[in-house]
Amino acid sequence: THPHVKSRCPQYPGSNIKRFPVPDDKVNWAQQWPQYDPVSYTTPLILNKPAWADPDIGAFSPKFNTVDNGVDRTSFEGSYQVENGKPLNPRGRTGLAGRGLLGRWGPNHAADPIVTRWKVDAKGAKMHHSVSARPLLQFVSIKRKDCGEWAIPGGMVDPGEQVSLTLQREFSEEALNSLSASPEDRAFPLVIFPLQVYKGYVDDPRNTDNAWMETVAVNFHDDQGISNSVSELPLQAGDDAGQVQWVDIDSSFPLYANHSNFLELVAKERKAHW
Ligand code: RP5
Ligand code: MG
Ligand code: MG
Repeated sequence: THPHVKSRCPQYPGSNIKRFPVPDDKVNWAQQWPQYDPVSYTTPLILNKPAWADPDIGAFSPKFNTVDNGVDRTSFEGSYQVENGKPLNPRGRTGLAGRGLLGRWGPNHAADPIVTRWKVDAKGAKMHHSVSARPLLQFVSIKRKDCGEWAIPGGMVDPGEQVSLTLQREFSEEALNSLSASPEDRAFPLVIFPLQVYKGYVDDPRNTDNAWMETVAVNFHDDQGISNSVSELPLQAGDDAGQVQWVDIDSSFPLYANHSNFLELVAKERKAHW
């Protein structure tokens, strides 16, 4: 695995905080580095103790590497270390201690629904990329309000929530604006067979030495003939999404965190252009 990159972005998102610069060869915790002295930062919002966030370590000592009180504190990356009561990022140093914008100490579990269809011309024929000659896939992408970057419409798994529900709920909230719909119109069932393409660490710019994002990325592909419903979804941005649209899947399209890696897996799996 490559060393995380966005998790070392110089400026911590939504703040004036600068990370301690960590060169590639010092990312791994196993590398001795006595000079390493990252500032500790947790946003005021989190310190205000909203229901979805952990309290500060000290008065609070959760059971790490296990499901504790309904909160999944296990990591897809295996057992992570805990030092002085604080969990250590399994991918190494980030240049920032504390939790930053993240609510949980250790893994913060999310789910990413990758809803795809084939790109077709006016006659409904599959379109192919001029260079790769492979058929073009499109996916439903949202523009995040927090940073303005295009992303998969993913979100956090609530305590005790099935990931299959998180996938549907977050897609409905961010790409179909279900929160503004009447309750009976709220549940949109993704009836297409799901294909899990990734589970593990996310190289998210909010990550710190003690808190990080992990996800389950699942592809819901409308392969025509199975269903027409996905291609005609009434897309409308909602919640933390400012815009939503179908975007051609292509390696050159810049995306939030390492979401491109997940799309690459979908493209390979579907033998589509990448
Ligand atoms: C990323 O943050 C995940 O891959 C997921 O897309 C997203 C979840 O966080 P929020 O969208 O709830 O901020 O790391
Ligand atoms: Mg959301
Ligand atoms: Mg989200």
